[in-house]
Amino acid sequence: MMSKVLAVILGGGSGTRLQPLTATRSKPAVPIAGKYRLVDIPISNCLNSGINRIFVLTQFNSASLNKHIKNTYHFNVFSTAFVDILAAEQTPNNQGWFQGTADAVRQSLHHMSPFDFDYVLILSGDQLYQIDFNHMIQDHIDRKAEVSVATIPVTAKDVPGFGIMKIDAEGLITAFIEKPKSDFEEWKSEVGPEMESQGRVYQASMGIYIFNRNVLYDTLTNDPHTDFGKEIIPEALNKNRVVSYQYDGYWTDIGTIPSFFEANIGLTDDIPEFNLFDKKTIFSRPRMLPPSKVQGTTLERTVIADGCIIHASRIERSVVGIRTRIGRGTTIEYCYIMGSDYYQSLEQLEEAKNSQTPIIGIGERCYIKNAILDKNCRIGNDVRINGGAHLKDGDYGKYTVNEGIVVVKKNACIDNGTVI
Ligand code: ADQ
Ligand code: ADP
Repeated sequence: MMSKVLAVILGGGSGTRLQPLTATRSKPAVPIAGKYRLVDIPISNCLNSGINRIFVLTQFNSASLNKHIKNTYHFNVFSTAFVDILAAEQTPNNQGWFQGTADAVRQSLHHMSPFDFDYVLILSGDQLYQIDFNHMIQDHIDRKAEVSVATIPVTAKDVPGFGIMKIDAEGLITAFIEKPKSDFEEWKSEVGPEMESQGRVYQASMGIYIFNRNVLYDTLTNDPHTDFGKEIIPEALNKNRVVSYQYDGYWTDIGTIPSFFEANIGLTDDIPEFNLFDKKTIFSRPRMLPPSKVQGTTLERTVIADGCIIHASRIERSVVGIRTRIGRGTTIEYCYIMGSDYYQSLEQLEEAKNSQTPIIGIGERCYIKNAILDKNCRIGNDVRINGGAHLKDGDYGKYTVNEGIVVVKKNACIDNGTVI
């Protein structure tokens, strides 16, 4: 069955809501969980479901994404599997960039045409979840659907961020509205006592779609609209059999700094909702890094990636990414540290010490709380970063504050003794 499926991952979006993490890289290339990139999540879900022909559509800052995909997803020479990036391109018929999600797929149709497939699975590049797409495809076939939309109940607070739908007794979607901003009471659904008790009474689209091949081609060649949520899905309700695929597992959109932060810190829960420690592999680039070395540190609910050298006093509720160095006497709480791209040599470290300039990583006697440190940051000695609601949102040059979360920019150098 999966040999009939082609997957398309919508890889961005300018990623403005994830700034400054997307200043130099596209959204799917943003590092997550200390050693992965966002795009590894949908790709791994596909590979674990037996779908191994995957296109990633992107148009912004695609260099680091290209590098990651090229270095990660190698298949046997006898295999038909691939993960290919399709970047927006000018052609004789099209001078513009992708104008939206549907337009991105439309402009990529000619790259998909030569392949043998009956179904197209369309995924977002910025969501955290583990799903077996076999069930969704089987459901799509069993219910003779032309379009399937994965659906999850959400609370009223979440409604303005999602496509919201009404579903009939047969599971057909009868109405769909993209991100309603007010007066959405009438969009409430019957969801059963468990969801009701959590206030999750609105049926939301997860932005995961299955289209029959002919339906996708007909729709995108005849309908000039550019966005799935705003136009294509609502309009399909009048023409096609559009069904809801009800999903009840863990799924979260990580398109904003607060949700991205929470998703990373959530990995340190006793039993995380997104389980990295599962039979199903999350694939990423094999880097051959050494094991991490920790000395004199109290670790409380902390996830540490490969290649770190840690002397901190205490690290709590944090994710520490690849190649991170942390100096003596430092305390870290509720932080996502992405790590660094390379090690400094012993000579460089000695030189930095003599000139009292910060090395890549975190110095001695620091206190850092509620922060995301992008790659290759240099945090000096005696630095205090105390994120929280008392800080005003904004861009402060080397760092930003977003809902109290301090985000130190990639390659930034925070001088000795700085207080944020
Ligand atoms: P959003 O995620 O807000 O809502 P959108 O911004 O269109 O919708 O992004 C969907 C995905 O496509 C993201 O991964 C984004 O990066 C990517 N994308 C956006 N523009 C793109 C472009 N021009 N080229 C390539 N990729 C692009 C959607 C649905 C809602 C649904 C939520 C669930 O529209 O109905 O509820 O997903 O998160
Ligand atoms: P990752 O492990 O996160 O995929 P890489 O090891 O590919 O990262 O490195 C990411 C970036 O860092 C690349 O642009 C690479 O060229 C750069 N880089 C690697 N080593 C060094 C170095 N010694 N000095 C400066 N930049 C480096």
